[in-house]
Amino acid sequence: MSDQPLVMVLNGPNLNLLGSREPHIYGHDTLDDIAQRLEVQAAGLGLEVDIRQSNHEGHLVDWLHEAGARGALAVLLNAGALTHTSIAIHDAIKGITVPVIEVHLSNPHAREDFRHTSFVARAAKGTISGFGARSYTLALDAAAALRQ
Ligand code: CA2
Repeated sequence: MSDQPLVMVLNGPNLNLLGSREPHIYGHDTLDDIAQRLEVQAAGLGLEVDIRQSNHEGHLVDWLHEAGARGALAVLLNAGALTHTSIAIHDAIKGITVPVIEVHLSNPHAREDFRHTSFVARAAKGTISGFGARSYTLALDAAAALRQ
């Protein structure tokens, strides 16, 4: 248990496959590579990060509630394809006071039409997308700036 501000980094369906396929869209980094980078960055910023991935919508809903209960400074959320479909995740974000920063590796607006709707964006503090793995490190900097 640390007394540093907590940032939860939540990743949704199929992001466990990062680095294995479609590198032209998502890059070559695995989720573990991204997690290691965030751990180092967080240490430098004086933050604690708790990084998770699930292929199940309900886990993401539960973890958003947990972020609220733990009084997290922020959540970085890449909900994967659930971004475009999940009202449950939208409602969970609305149900907590913790700011949620939407993160995407790719720029969904430059891709298929079905990726142009984000139920996460409607509830999020802001969105960082299109910078590959760097979207996560940019988002962690944005989370750190939320400290007062
Ligand atoms: O760009 C992003 O970060 C996305 O959230 C990634 C999701 C996609 O459905 C969103 O529209 C945008 C997909 C994550 C799946 O990643 C894979 C990685 C390698 C192989 C297959 C899937």
